[in-house]
This record gives sequence, structure tokens and C-alpha cells, in this order.
Amino acid sequence: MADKQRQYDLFTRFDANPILTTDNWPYAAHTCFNAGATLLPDGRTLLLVRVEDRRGISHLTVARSADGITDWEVEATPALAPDPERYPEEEWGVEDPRVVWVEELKKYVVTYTAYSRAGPAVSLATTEDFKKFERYRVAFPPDNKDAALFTERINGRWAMIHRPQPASKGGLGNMWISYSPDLRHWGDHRQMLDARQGAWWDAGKIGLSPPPIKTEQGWMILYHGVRMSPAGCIYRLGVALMDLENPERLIRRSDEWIFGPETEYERVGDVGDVVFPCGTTLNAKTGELRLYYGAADTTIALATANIKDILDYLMTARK
Ligand code: BMA
Repeated sequence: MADKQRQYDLFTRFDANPILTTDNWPYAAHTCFNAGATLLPDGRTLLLVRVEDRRGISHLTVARSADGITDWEVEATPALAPDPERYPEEEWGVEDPRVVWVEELKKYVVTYTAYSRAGPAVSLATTEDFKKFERYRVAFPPDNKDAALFTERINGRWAMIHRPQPASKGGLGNMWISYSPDLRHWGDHRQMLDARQGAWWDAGKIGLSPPPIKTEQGWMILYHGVRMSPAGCIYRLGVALMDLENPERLIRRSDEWIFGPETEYERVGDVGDVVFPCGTTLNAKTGELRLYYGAADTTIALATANIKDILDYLMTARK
């Protein structure tokens, strides 16, 4: 049975997980989890980490590592802290950043949850150095989360995936895509990927996890599915492939989840049974895909897979 299970385990956990906890923090913090990730030009890995303080409010802090696994240098002050006086939408914190490098702009675009009095909203900011940020403010008003920009324009327009959560659906939600000429004005909203129903692992609520990854076969979309049960929610990860020219067109979607909470640090924490990746890095030469994920809303862990194996696996999925 164990061997059978391993046959389709695409991801391997780093054996000294978690890679970052608040023990690594240079200042008082309650938890550090859901982090955006990017490879810097000098080869180091940068994580933009969600840090929750003991009020329950989150901010974002930078951690850098030469090998992307060990010896993290965590900055002494937050890179992006909520600033409710100037940006009231950030009153209850900033959470769950997704980071993409946009070659055309020569900037990183960070999308994050601005937790406003009216509920969670999607905010967007750009930065060149993770020190100074230009806030474009709210792209999608509440309730909306789990957004990331595509790394390049598609047919001349910027495209963003996000997940509105309409009150009329009782907290359920599907993934949507919207387009913009300037990263400020968003329109042409389309539902792009639906939550399944009934007993499925991704029934009711899904959302984008890390930003879309461009491959020759299509945009690889890693998304989380939320299984609700009397004992609470289980957050797992699935994968879909969307058309390069028309990312609303689904090419393949895995039936099964490809990563889910199994270890103690994933099953036990502030919110148990949660794996929540907000970032990946890809080694273009070897195909190694590193998945940085929040474990149980408490720490950051790492799992790796080969992107070719994920694509091969997807090709065995139904259309
Ligand atoms: C989601 C997000 C994540 C969190 C997850 C599990 O709705 O808010 O930040 O990791 O729930 O609590």
C-alpha cells in the first residue's frame, strides 16, 4: 500500500522541514507562513513571508538564502507593513503575497490580501528591491483572495487570476480571470476554473496557490482545494494546465490532489491540515520545481518535484 501511494507522489518533502519558523525571526512574531517566492538575479532565493504578530495582524517580511533551503537571512524590519492611515483597506493586515518578476516592467509585481473592514480584498503593488513598494491598492474588492498576475501580457493585456467569494454562495468560490491594460483597471472578468461538487477533495472552494508557471505545453496552475468536513477544513493542492494564448481554456486538470497535509507540522498548528503554497522557484536547467508552502498556518516548509513529471502526470489526466 505504501509503495502504491508513492507511485504518484510527485513532491518530495525536504527532510529537515520546516525550513523557517519564528525561531529564525530577529523580532517577536507569532507565526511565519504563506510566502511568495522568487529567484534573485544573483541566484539567491527570496521569500516574502507572511508574519502574524500577537495581535493577529499580518505583515510581510523578506528572507533570503543562497541555496533556497538553509541559512535564511531574515530582515530586521517588515518590507510591507499594513498602513491603514494611508490605505484603510489594510486595517487588519496584509497576507498571502504572490510575487512575479515582470520582465517588461523590470519590476516585481506583488499581489496580496488586504484585510479590510469590509473583508479580504486583492491589492497589487510593484517593487524593484523589496524595500520600496508602489501600491496600486485594491484591484478586486471584498471578498476576494488568492490572486496572482501572469508574468507577461496575454494578447496585449495583463491578466490576473483571483477568487471572489460571493456571500450568496455561503463562502464557496471559484477561480476567475480578469484583464487590464495598465494593472489598474480590471475587466472582462471570466470564470476560469470551477470547484467540483459533492465528495471531491476540491468541492466548493478552490483558489490559485503560486502564480501561474509558463511551460511549453501551457500555463501550469497549482491551486488549492478545500475539503470541508465536520472536523474542519483540509487544504490540498491540485494542478491544471491552461492554454498559453487563451488561459481561460482548460487543457487538463488532475482528478486527484497532488500534495496534501501528512506530516505533523502540516497537520498540527494554528490551523491544522493546511498546506498553502504561495510561491515556487524553477531551475530551468534541471526542471526542479521548489514549492514553498505554509504548513498549518504556523511555519514554512519546502517540497520539490520535477516539472516534467508534473506535466507527464497531467497528460494522463482526463481532458
Ligand atoms: C485561507 C487563507 C490562508 C490560510 C488558509 C488556512 O483562506 O486565509 O491564509 O492559510 O485559509 O487557514
